[in-house]
Amino acid sequence: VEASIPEELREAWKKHSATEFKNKDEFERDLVRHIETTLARSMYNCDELAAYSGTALAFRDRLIIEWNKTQQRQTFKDQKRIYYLSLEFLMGRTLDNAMLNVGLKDAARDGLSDLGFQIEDVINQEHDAALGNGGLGRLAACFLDSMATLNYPAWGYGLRYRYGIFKQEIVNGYQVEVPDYWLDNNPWEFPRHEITVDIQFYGNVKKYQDESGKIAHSWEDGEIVQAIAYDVPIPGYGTKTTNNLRLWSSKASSGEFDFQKFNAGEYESAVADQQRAETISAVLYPNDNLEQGKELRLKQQYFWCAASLFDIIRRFKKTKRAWGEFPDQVAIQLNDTHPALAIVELQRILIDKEGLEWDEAWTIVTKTFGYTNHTVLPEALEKWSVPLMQNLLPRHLQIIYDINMFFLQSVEKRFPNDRDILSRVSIIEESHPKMVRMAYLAIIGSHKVNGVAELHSDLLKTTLFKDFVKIYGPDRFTNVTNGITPRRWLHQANPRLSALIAEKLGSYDFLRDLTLLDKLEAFVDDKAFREEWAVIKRENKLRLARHIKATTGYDVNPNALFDVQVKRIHEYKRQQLNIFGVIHRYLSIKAMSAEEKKKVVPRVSIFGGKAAPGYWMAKTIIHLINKVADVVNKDPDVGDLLKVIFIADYNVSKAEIICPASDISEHISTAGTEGSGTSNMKFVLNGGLIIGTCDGANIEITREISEQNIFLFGNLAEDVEELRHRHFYGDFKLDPHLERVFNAIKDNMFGDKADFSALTSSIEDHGDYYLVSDDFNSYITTHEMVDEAFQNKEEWLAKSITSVARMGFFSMDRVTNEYADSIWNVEPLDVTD
Ligand code: GLS
Repeated sequence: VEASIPEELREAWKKHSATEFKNKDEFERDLVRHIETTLARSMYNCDELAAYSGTALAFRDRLIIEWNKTQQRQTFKDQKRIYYLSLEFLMGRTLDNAMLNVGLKDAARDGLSDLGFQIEDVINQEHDAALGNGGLGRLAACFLDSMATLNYPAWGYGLRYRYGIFKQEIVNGYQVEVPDYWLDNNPWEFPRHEITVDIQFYGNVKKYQDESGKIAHSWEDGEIVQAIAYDVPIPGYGTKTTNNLRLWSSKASSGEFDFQKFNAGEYESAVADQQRAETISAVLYPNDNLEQGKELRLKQQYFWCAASLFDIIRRFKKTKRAWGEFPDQVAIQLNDTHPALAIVELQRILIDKEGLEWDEAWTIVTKTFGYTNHTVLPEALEKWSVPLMQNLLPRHLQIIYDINMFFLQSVEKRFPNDRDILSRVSIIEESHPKMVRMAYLAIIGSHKVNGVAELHSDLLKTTLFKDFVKIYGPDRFTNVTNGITPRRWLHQANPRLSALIAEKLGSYDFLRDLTLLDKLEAFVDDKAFREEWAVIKRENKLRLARHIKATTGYDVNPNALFDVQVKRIHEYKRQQLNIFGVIHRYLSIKAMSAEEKKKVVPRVSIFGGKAAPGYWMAKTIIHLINKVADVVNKDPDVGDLLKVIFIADYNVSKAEIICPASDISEHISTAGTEGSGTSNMKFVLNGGLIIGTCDGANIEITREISEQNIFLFGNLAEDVEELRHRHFYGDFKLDPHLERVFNAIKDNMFGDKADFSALTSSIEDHGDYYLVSDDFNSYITTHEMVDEAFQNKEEWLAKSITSVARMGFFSMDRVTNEYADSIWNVEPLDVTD
């Protein structure tokens, strides 16, 4: 308040308030001004990168003006806000999205062209903001887009990693990781050096009696690291709302740089302290669906939770409300268990700092938090060792023990004759060392727990969290099936298809209400429309073919069936099933007569995805794909009938080229393992068909678009356990087609067989945990059906159009509204005035 301009002087201020460009001319004015002043360049010295930076700065001005107004509006209206806590925000590029969301891409295109630039080239200068691993991080980014578009007062909170997910290079067929330093030339963040929070680590806990004689605790000593806020504006589509993503960066606290050491000539040691602090936000852990229990990761989690909560509480306190109203003003969503410490931190602040009674505080805490689970894979479930936590966060560990004690007492009361249940649901696992089960903490500390697709949410209730359903009843558990933002994943990635749809439906309203797509079904039989649809797919395939040529050197035939699997490389996602299927196809073609070959439907099998650097088996799969590509692509017996492509460094901006270009894409995880999957939705929304297992959101996609329009195969989730059990007891026979594939590998057809023995023997000798052999026959016969269907162009087009028309359900806007209604109890803000 002290920093605000006195009332009587505000007219002068308002006269000069920053204004937004509204048309091409004004855009050019802002662009040239930024290039000449902010960038200190000139018309004699302006390359595409400078044109990008100037354009970004011109749009940034607009965003930040609306951002300021949005923050004022939200403060003034003082409604309940959503805080989305996520360690990952996989944003991708910003400029194109910003131009489309504010509705000025055409002005920018014309303006840039007046000054000698092509807008596509300018857009392509931007480096992806890749602060995430895969689906979980991208979901967070889609949330931000939808929450702004729907005018929810919402903040994202994350970490400002200096290094995002690594860049992937393929060298001699192997993945090589290269650091991704993305912060140079990033115009989209605003450092807020005035917004800092001191975060404590280590130290010890003192018990004392407060003035009223009550036993109280204080956390003392240890070390302090400073969190600095960086703000990223998030524009909604076709609305004034521009929300905030706040990312925290770590720094040694000002008192931390030890001048005594420095003066004593221990410069290096003084700098080392400084660097240790900065390490906290230095790098994103590159694991998807895997937790390794590293201390630095726990530090990241606490640093980010504590800074975010401090900020949220500071904002709440300004309203001068009573603590009991906190949950009416604040909804905090935990994106997986990574932020589960926020539960403990809020309880700590309320009891240790604000002097609330335990029960009163705990009621506030549980009403505030919601927890989203994204996976049932055991290796992804977070557990922290008790000694580690004792050392780093001693007071938090005490509070966790107290939370657990009160919880177990209540369980014991309810189930006095069930001793076992106590050890099963205890937050503390009685192992050596003892472990803190973060998912249990998250369930106990939240009022709602949700899974991300129907099957996934059902599995949570019937397996992983079964006991908690017994304890809390089924109402604490719910499902919200994931979605994607149609702004980025249709309008931005596939502008021509978006324009064609708009022409047919009479407007772009479907981008705000995706269910309007259902009106497309009326045109399925319209010949001319189908033809246009087909032309657009072909153009998109050509665009991808150019990318493939430029990055791999291979020519691919745009008339071939483009078969795509792009996602993180993981055994459960089964890229190995896909590449074995490709080898099977290759061997079959090699065995054909010239006559037989004429009947083959040409294919391009396209792969992309990163493997966690320490995940050996995933790296072996990448290696095999690249070796198969080397052999197949050069084999004159095969020619155009089969090409295998590995697209290196799959990321959001590449996904925008790839998704519109598929004929078919693969979502083939072992049933019951994929939480939801979201690229399945992106591909279908862009007119590609999919081949998939009955897993994750594939099931609901099938329900929406009908079984006629999807290629399903493989064992069902309910049969997986039984099959694994049988394998374990030796009841396993390698599928004969797969055996032929393995024999080819063992004949060194794709290089040294030893390179791949771990992969083949995990199936043949070690129980085939992911059921590759069990599903192989069903997989290859389904691919034969795909070939057959693809030959009937008209039928294929009808399937493609019908599917798109039925994808309305998968809009992130539907998802956001469901969370708002059933978890957050938050209303959108009225922005009409
Ligand atoms: C994930 C799941 O593996 C995906 O199936 C899901 O679509 C995504 C978003 O809910 O979350 N969980 C995870 O740890 N990484 C993911 O991508």
